[in-house]
Amino acid sequence: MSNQSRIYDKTLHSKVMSSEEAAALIPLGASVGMSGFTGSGYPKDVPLALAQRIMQAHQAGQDFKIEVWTGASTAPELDGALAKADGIELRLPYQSDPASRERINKGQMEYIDLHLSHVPQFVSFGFLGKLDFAVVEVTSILDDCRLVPSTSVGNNKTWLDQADKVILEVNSWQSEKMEGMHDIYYYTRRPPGRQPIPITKSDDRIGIPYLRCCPDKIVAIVETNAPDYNTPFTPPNETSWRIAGHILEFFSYEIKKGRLPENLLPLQSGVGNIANAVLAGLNEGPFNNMTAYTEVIQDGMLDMLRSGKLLSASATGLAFSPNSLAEFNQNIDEYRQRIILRAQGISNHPEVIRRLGCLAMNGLIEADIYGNVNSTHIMGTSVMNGIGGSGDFARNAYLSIFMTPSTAKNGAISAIVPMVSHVDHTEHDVQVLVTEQGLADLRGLSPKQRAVQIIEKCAHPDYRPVLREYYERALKLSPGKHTPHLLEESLSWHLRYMKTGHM
Ligand code: 0RQ
Repeated sequence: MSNQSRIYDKTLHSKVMSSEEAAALIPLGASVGMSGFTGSGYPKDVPLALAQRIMQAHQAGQDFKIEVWTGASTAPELDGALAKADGIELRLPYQSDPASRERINKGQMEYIDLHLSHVPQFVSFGFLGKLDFAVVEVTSILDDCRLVPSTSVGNNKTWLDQADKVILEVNSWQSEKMEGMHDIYYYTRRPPGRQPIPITKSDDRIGIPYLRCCPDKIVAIVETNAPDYNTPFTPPNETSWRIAGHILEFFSYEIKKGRLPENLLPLQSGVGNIANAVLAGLNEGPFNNMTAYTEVIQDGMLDMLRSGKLLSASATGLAFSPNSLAEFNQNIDEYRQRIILRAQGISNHPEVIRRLGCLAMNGLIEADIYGNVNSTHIMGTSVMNGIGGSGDFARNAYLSIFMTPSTAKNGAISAIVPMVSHVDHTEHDVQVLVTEQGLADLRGLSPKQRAVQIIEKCAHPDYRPVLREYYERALKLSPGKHTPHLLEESLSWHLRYMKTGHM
């Protein structure tokens, strides 16, 4: 054990061992619930040791794969290492690792993409089978086996409750001052015994600041000192500033119309550079005293907390660049009062999102002229990342906004297409669509009215005439006139791109 051990519960000292010894406890075929959410709070050493062991088994001609369940995406030391070792039979839910993505798209790894709020309840309902192991990073272990979570909570409560055996990584790189930032709610019951989740304001605390775990289940504790996967964001460019500008103008209009309060409603902001840029826009915009009920707190939101534009933020994980992380740690005493980290079953809970009236802002890969959104697939068959929490928020938000540059790959791809090649969010869950070209307010419009708005406001001028032409021909020739389509042509843009490299 290290001199500065963070294991304050002395009854657990006998369980400390090396990551190799801990990894050796995980058998072939095990389902393993790992901590981790967008590059934070994932176990750093046991997955690497496990990947090593799997590679050795493969070299000796033995088959060795496991199921990996997480909160969301993790990092090269977890997803990357296990995928490269060909050690993952099945992965769920959201991932964004290049090595995993490649294996999934080559058909070498099974991937189940789930709404993030579904994961904990599917596991406790028994829908996904038995969970054999939990491997969870914590900041420290206090008396009575109270676990101080680290930079994400994700599904950790569920893994610790449901797994037969538990391995803990105690990471002394994480600030001990994280203690008190988390809010873990222990009263979710299975139907028919469910009770309302008593969150009525985004910063309500309804649980306890610790994770609980039955000490008898803990089979290993590994002490680590390793950083989260903190990667820099691309600074906002002209396109993302323009997208942000349209959204700010729209919010101002909604306030004027009396449909939004002056300080808006709790913000949810998705992953990626565009989402981060919109937050940068909001930080410079006219709105004050904002709040956030979201999934991940990234740089843009930390900047808003620092500037005072944002009063508080509730999420399930932190995703900071190295600079923002340093600032966060420097002022952590203040941030602890204003940031709440919850389990993802609560941060993404449909009931709470609907009650609070979140303003959901998520990225997309492509949208069609009727407003169906594809957030996950490239050309219909290859997965990019996953749906993450976008569906939890889009369906239940006060306003569901989707945003994207109007083209991808230097203009070779139009983000607005006749028909999406995969649907994650149906037209019913998309109220506002925004590109750098403009904003289409789709509320109260029929499919044909939506098509006109989307083509005229959102499509790139290079693609607008061909979209108009498609829509007008569809209007004439489509047998049904409610959602007119030319079925033999509706996916021809994707086929053309795959043949020629241009839509
Ligand atoms: O590829 O990196 O190779 O250049 O997709 O695109 O424009 O940088 O956008 O970083 O905002 O991500 C939907 C993926 C957008 C993200 C998605 C290519 C493009 C680029 C990324 P390169 P951008 P962003 C709650 C919210 C689902 C989960 C979610 C996402 C890359 O927002 O994963 O919303 N969302 N969670 O070139 C081919 C197209 C393309 C395309 C873009 N039409 N065809 N390639 N790209 N459009 C939070 C969580 O759940 C954790």
